[in-house]
Amino acid sequence: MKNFSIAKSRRLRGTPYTSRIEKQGVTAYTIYNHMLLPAAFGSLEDSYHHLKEHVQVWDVAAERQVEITGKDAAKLVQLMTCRDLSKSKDGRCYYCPIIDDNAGLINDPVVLRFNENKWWVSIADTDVILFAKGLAIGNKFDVNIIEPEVDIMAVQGPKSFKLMEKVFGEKITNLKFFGFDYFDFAGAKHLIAQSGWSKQGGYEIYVENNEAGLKLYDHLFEIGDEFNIRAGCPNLIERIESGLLSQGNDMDNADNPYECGFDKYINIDSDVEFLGKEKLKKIKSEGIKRKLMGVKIDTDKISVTGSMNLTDEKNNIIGELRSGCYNPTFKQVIGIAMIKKPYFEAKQTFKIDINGNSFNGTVCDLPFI
Ligand code: THG
Repeated sequence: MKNFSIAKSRRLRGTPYTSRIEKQGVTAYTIYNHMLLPAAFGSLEDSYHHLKEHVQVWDVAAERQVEITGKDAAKLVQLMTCRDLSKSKDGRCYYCPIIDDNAGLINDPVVLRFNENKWWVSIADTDVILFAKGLAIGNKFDVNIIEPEVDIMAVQGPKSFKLMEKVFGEKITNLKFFGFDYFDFAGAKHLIAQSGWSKQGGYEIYVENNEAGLKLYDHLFEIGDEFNIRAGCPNLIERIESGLLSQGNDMDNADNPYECGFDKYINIDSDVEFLGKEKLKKIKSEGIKRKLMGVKIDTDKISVTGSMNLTDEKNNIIGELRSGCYNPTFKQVIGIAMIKKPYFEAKQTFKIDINGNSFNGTVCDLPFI
């Protein structure tokens, strides 16, 4: 496969860390929220093993914040998500599917609640700010909606806990999963959450002051040798085996949250008001007609650049592969597929055509690990 370079421009924004990661060996970018998001630092497999053993610092500034403040802020955030936020607490993060009136997924952000009147919606790759503004205008809500200058740096991997304790002191060890608070470094305050797009553990630092953020970035690498620190990025192999879904890849606006296995983030029985609630009730009573599942394929290579059909022995299409890659732990290709009823059962077998060759595969539950 031939590789092409990315033509940078003002429209395709870099991040405060771009110059750092380009010195540290970034080899591929993807585009996310109109920004550069590093996709590889050399071998994906090598980075996968490193992430599961040591600690990495990721430039995930492309996970943009939609800041919603004002008297009706809580109302607007609730209108956008099927997760009941009526009992949400200040200083906590919530993974929240955002859906439209037809219950189609718009985004799957992490929502940060500062207080009733201030929220950040930490978005995946769709323009949530436009959706939020449209709803606010249509509903005459008293809110202010902006994209603040916040550039997330993630510290991920099992050694992230010791590294961060060394920088921020014992106080940071009290931070719970999906909790956030402010921590001092070199005279600057940083909002830090225990979260991140890997299941290896770690933190996300929501940098609001570029200069202080870069100072912290450099400091992590100055003292990180003993933890075998490296620059990294969300890893395709790790996120697939962990079942972390990717908006636009694994699901899009034609999918509803039940089909994506988001059941525990859907509250149709409480009395909060949100878009798509009636539709969700209907889907729940009728039952879903397809579901995101794991798949294992008996091959050691795949490049998923679009949906790929999965067929049964009679050539019926049973679903489509949406993400996938070779996994060195499973020693085969594993992936995430939207599987049609009645085929969405573990152990269902299928065939897939990859570059003119047919391979066998099996459906399984998510997550893989
Ligand atoms: N961090 C922040 N913003 C983000 C992401 C992130 N925005 C874009 C994208 N990632 C959104 N997608 C996800 C997907 C999964 C999780 C977070 C963001 C996640 N899920 C946990 C899980 O599945 O185990 C916990 C969810 C829960 O139960 O609360 O962390 O990574 N800032």
